[in-house]
Amino acid sequence: MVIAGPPNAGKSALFNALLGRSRAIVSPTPGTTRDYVEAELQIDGLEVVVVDTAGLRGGTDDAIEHEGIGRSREQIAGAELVLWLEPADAEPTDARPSGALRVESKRDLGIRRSDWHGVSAQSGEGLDNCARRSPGRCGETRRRRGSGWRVTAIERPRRPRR
Ligand SMILES: Nc1nc2c(ncn2[C@@H]2O[C@H](COP(=O)(O)OP(=O)(O)OP(=O)(O)O)[C@@H](O)[C@H]2O)c(=O)[nH]1
Ligand SMILES: [Mg+2]
Repeated sequence: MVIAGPPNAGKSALFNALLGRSRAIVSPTPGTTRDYVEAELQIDGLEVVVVDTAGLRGGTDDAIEHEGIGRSREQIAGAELVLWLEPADAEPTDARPSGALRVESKRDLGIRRSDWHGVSAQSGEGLDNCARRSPGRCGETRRRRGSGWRVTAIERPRRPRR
């Protein structure tokens, strides 16, 4: 499960909040995360690799950030599930990769994308539903009446043995 989005969206803060520990650096400086950071997370008994990535933006002239963004794109391309974060205090982008799940972060600051799954690393809102096991299904979302998007994780259907 890859956490992606523009710089400063709160990706690393969400990553830490899901893990319950301060694994990745969080700071108000856009472009803080360069190397992606991986950790294992138990989701309802299923082991899931969660990846925090460098924020995507065009036009950076910082060679290291540019390299980080290339690695983010590789992670996104190879992921079973991508959470695309945009924060409630910024205008919507059109950069969401196709198939990525819409997650609005920093919901403690307000609501801008009311049909997106809302989370706040600060208040804890939405974290419970952010990653849940859904047996037999692989990285899909289901619409649940009254509760917005539920992001379900992440189990490859088992291949039959020959
Ligand atoms: N109010 C509020 N602020 C948050 C929340 N999550 C993160 N922030 C703040 O937003 C800023 C950026 O957070 P990060 O988690 O570092 O953002 P990021 O998306 O990892 O940024 P890059 O690594 O630069 O791409 C920091 O100042 C955080 O304290 C949240 O849920 N609510
Ligand atoms: Mg970060």
